[in-house]
Amino acid sequence: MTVVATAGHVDHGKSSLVLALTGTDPDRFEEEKRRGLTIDLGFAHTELPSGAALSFIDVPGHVRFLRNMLAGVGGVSGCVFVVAATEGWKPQSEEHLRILELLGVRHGVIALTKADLVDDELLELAAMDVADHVVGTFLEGAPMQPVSATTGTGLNDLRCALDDLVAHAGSVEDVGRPRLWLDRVFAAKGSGTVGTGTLVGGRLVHDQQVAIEPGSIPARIRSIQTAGASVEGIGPGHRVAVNLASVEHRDLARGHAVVEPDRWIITDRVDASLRVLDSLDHDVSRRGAFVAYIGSGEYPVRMRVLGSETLAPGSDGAVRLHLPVGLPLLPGDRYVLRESGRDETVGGGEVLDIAPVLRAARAAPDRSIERVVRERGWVSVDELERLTGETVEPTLGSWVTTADAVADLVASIEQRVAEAGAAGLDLAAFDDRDRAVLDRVETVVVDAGRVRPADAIDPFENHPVLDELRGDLLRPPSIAGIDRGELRELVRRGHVIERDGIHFHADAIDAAARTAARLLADQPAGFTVADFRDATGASRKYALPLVAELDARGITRRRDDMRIAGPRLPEPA
Ligand SMILES: Nc1nc2c(ncn2[C@@H]2O[C@H](COP(=O)(O)OP(=O)(O)O)[C@@H](O)[C@H]2O)c(=O)[nH]1
Ligand SMILES: [Mg+2]
Repeated sequence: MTVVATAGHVDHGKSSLVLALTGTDPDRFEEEKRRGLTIDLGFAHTELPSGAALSFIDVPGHVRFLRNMLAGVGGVSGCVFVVAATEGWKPQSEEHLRILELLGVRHGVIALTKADLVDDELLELAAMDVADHVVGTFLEGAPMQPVSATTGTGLNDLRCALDDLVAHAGSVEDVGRPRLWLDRVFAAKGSGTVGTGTLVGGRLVHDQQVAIEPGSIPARIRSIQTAGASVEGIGPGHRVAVNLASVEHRDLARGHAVVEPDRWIITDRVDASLRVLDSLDHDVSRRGAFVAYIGSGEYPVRMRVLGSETLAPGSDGAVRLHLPVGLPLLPGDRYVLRESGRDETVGGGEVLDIAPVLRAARAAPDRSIERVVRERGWVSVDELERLTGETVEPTLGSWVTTADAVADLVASIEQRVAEAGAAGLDLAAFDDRDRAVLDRVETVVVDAGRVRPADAIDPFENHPVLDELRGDLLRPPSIAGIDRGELRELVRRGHVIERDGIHFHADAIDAAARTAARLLADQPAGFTVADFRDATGASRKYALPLVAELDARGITRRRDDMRIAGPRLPEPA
């Protein structure tokens, strides 16, 4: 399915054309029918000559209902741009075209409507008028088809032009991140809350758990419909109605988004590009009451121009927008900016940064992932995906980082370890990031759980008592003769382990841990001190303190008279 929106001045025949093409009157409301005026969005679908499915979002042309037009045109693949041959180009023709440009719509066909009411000469003039106005826009060179909704003239040719549009527009990209900006919410009799929208970014499936933003309201998709039929799942680029369980329709509104939980950064502050319309007759500064149209919603925003004070008509710049609520946004999302005081469209652009880290005075946003990483130094792969929508290979561990940030961290670790001296630092004091770079720090070594300067000569490393203790690891000889101060230092440096008055070589604990692992592999329910004694050949005098040491290190845990696996138990060899 391809979704297109109508666009064009009020009364130029948009709704009549949709009715003529689809057989469905898009003016849904009694008031619309009575006044002959589209107020809110209308929806209809049809099958084109090729068999392709096409959905229409019919928008109001009247300037008073521009917000409804804006709610409908996000996520569409193209437009049917309607100009009445009787009237030619009008103010809302212009404004709708600007808005479609700002929203990044790239495909369109032009329908010259009410062709039955004009002679050939007038028709030709109208065609030339329209062609002039679309120069330099995505509609330049677009097919232009005279039609009459009344007599049916040109409708078949228009259908063929729409087939070409569908072929050129291709399918909407599936990036595995579904987002359904709701443009309608209602309570359906007997089935509860229903929201509709144009699905972008990825698939939604029946029974899926979702979150509704803003508010992160949890809900479940009870059923999905597209083009009037129930489906199990639906990909991007379709008109979709979801029936949502466990949420009240009163809690939802146009502008809300249905997304997968925890996959998005919900942000109320973004940096964005801003193209100022050249039709504007004044500069744009932070002064003014601005309204931003993002997704299917409309939000009063505070705005600050980045890099300069003002932006002139026709210029491109960047702004920081402060939203009143948090939305699930990504770089590349389009928005339109209007000033409510003057009731005029100022311009629009795309979101560049959904979580700016630099102060506005220093921010220079763009779409590059490299900038996002550089400004943060370190970003986890998961966070970077939420920030940019892109999956990036980690540089180190689970981190994406820069050469500079790695160099800084290496230098800081070198300094910390150097300051600690020969005894070094406990590895436990190093966080995830530190550990990821440790093997790049050439001047330190990790040894027996300590991070020490590589060149530090440890005067205790070759202490003769260590040779004695190593002689029989699990039944160490008594070392009563040693100087107390030296022994204390050997213990402090981790070379000797003291437990219950017995001194062991540090390697004895590793040997004991391996024995425990082996025992537990054979008898997962646990082992007794006696089991351990038999396995090591050490008497109870040694077995007890060794097992106590294993308990203290979390290698084993005591349960009654048994030792069971602790969190730090090594794999059995
Ligand atoms: N004669 C003639 N009248 C048309 C045609 N298309 C629309 N109209 C009339 O123009 C008026 C406005 O049409 P509508 O579809 O509501 O315009 P919209 O505001 O652009 O949706 C209605 O009275 C229609 O009957 C057409 O092709 N030929
Ligand atoms: Mg209409």
